[in-house]
Amino acid sequence: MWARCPSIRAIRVKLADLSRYAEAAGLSVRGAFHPRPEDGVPSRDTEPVGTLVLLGWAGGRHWPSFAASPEAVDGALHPLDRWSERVIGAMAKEFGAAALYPFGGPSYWPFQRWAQRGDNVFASPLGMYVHPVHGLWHSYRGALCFRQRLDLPPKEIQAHPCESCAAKPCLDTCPVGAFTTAGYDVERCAAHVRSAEGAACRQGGCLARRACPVAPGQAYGAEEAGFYMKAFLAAH
Ligand code: B12
Ligand code: SF4
Ligand code: SF4
Repeated sequence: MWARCPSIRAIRVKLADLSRYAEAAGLSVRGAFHPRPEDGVPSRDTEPVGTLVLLGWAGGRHWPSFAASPEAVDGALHPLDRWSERVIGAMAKEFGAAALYPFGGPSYWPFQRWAQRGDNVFASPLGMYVHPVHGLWHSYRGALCFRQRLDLPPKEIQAHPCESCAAKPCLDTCPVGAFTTAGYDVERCAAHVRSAEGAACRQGGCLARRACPVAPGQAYGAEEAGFYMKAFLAAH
């Protein structure tokens, strides 16, 4: 389950240093927290993890780092997951952390639950988590686990964006009604996206997601949206 544990060096890690390294590598620090037993963070070599730092993307600005990478063009399977393992694996080694990833299951580490602890995100009617600044346009690429309890700033309290969204256009935009209050009908979605009528979803990304009024300026470009849809269809 653990990515290979690097040797532990006695370094004093600061969140600001992690953030600088991450940005230069094409990632952002997407939150951090001191795990409690109920968070489901696995212990590291039998010792509890003192701090979990989430890494990911927000908006479309990180896409070019991946698009220019060897993984994006080598034609092998799971290019973004392999890019994440390489970049986050190197970061883990640099800072004496161990890495966990959101992919590679089943089973999966509960990244969305962790995001609720460390980031300002809220469950949306779509299942995806909505961020007050990035809307639905964000994702997690991995997490760094430190034995130490790093100094963390207090978590900002922000309002749940869906509570002030009376119209909830995300729930009635999907042409085949794949998102309902009962959940997400994956098969119905995939069948439509694959069909001739599904060209808009295939090329521009999920229409329900695009209908959300939060942070429209951060919506993914056509190349990034198309890449995710291709990966989604390959898995279904
Ligand atoms: C399995 C999975 C799927 C499955 C099933 C989703 C489902 N119905 O649960 C499929 C393949 C369908 C899927 C699709 C998508 N997924 Co997905 N998925 C996952 C994965 C790998 C595991 C989820 C899980 O079982 N976790 C284990 C449980 C125990 O963890 P948890 O945090 O407590 O569980 C939460 C989720 O299950 C969530 N949830 C419940 N229903 C749904 C429905 C949807 C659509 C989503 C996204 C989440 C969700 O609520 C739970 C409670 O917090 C996660 C990564 C991860 N490790 O979490 C990504 C993840 C949830 N997916 C993500 C995304 C963005 C998507 C897509 C929207 C787009 C994409 N991948 O490009 C698509 C939707 C398809 C579309 N047409 O647009 C993101 C969500 C980011 C965010 N903003 O919240 C995650 C976190 C991956 C990431 N790297 O960031 N996904
Ligand atoms: S459209 Fe409204 S309800 Fe749906 S995710 Fe966006 S803010 Fe939340
Ligand atoms: S991708 Fe298209 S079919 Fe699937 S849920 Fe989104 S709008 Fe509906």
